[in-house]
Amino acid sequence: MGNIRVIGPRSSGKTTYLAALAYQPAKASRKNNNFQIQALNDDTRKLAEKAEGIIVEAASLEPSITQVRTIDDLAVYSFNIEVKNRFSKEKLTLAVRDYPGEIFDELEHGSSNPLHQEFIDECLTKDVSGCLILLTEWKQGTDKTYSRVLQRFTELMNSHDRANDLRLAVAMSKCERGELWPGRLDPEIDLFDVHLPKTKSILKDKIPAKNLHFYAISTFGVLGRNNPRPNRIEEWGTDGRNSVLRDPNRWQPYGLISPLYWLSTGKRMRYDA
Ligand SMILES: Nc1nc2c(ncn2[C@@H]2O[C@H](COP(=O)(O)OP(=O)(O)O)[C@@H](O)[C@H]2O)c(=O)[nH]1
Ligand SMILES: [Mg+2]
Repeated sequence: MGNIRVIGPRSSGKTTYLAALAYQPAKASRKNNNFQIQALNDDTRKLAEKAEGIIVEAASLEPSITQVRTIDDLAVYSFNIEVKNRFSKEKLTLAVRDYPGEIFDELEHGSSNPLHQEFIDECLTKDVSGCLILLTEWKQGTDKTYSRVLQRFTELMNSHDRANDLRLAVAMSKCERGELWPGRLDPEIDLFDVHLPKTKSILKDKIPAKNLHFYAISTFGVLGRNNPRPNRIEEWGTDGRNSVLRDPNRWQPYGLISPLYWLSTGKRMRYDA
């Protein structure tokens, strides 16, 4: 029931996204009553404890690839998510593994790292219902790189006999960025056609339409419904640019749940949840 993998290049926001999910219970009393999230295991509870640091202070939780020898060294975060609307209540159980982005980047050329093979096998076994793929850049050359990586991924889906029954939710992350925010409402047309056309057409070509959906996600969100200024501050640290939440009291992430809901049920829900 709803094993989901989250993959994407380095710094696409995977860990922050999972931290935000883990942190939701602490915030549950506020605003969003449409869904409730419950952490199910120790890894997830630990992540929840560190989440505030990750989101507000850019604390790092990144396992460096050298410390990770086998897939079992990577935490599995598991959640119960209850999604409510006026007529129904649905429960999803998610088990999500947070992979280091290097693995995604190496897909293009393959790699001698044994983790690589384990990763592929684990993403493509029958008990995985779908993958959330976070993409984040569109500077020159990125579309080409992403499209090659995903082309390779679809070939691997084929060879693992998953070409027709693995859902892919392909999301542009950090979509509170000014150029992206207006495109969040129709991400397939306004984000992927515009910024990552090649990537999109390769996926359209290889994946059955019912198993492919495009999303926009922002873990940080914007300052308010009528205030599209990003709720984030950019900081330059020793390891490049980092972003942190600007006003925790107005934290309203965008699109965290709807891709998960679709990945595990095949049904669509409101985009912005
Ligand atoms: N602007 C923006 N930055 C984000 C968002 N989510 C994560 N980040 C930043 O992106 C950087 C990489 O995030 P991280 O979660 O470590 O990426 P990972 O390598 O995919 O796990 C960090 O500086 C985060 O603060 C978001 O929704 N918006
Ligand atoms: Mg990470």
